[in-house]
Amino acid sequence: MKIMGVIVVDVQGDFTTWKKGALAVEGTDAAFIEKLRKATGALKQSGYTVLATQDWHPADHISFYTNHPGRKPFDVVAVRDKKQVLWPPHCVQGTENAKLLLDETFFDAVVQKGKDRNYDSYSGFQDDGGARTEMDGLLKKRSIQDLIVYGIATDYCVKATALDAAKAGYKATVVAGLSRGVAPDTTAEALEEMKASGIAIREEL
Ligand code: VGL
Ligand code: ZN
Repeated sequence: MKIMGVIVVDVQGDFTTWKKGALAVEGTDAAFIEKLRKATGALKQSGYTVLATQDWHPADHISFYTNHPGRKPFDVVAVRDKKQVLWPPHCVQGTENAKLLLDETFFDAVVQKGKDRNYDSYSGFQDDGGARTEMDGLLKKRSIQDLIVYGIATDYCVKATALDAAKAGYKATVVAGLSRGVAPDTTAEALEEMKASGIAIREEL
């Protein structure tokens, strides 16, 4: 039997309308978070290893528009030849809205990412500079081969985490109904790109 794991991506106040987050993603009201809580609790109960990612930036992080004089939120600039969306400051280390919104007892481990001011990190596996997180080691240690991935945002961190999982050889399934995207067009594109990379997309668990 395959050993299954779950990665719950960036379910943090700053990404939710519920908590009036700095980078609130549409459709992330209290009812959506409750749905995630029920789903994640059920997976944990049935024996899955459940990991979380947590966006965890220093206040001077390169992805914040406030650290690029003259720029506005959602401007796109080149950073080391790569497109970087400039976000409102969000998930600043130690702030209330950087906290995970689901019960911490669900999680076997929490992987923090985006801690280096110089690199963004949509993926839970590695940052844009190629620095790896502990994610792959945590999964390997538990002999996990199959992964269920969901959370926020479908078109950024869920996508990047699922693509890296597939690249690393895990059999990944993204649950679209347990995920929300920043924008409809990029979310639709993200689902197509993930499918094209061999990731299964499911509406519900
Ligand atoms: C995310 C934008 C910036 C995400 C994180 O969790 O998808 N998006 N930082
Ligand atoms: Zn971020």
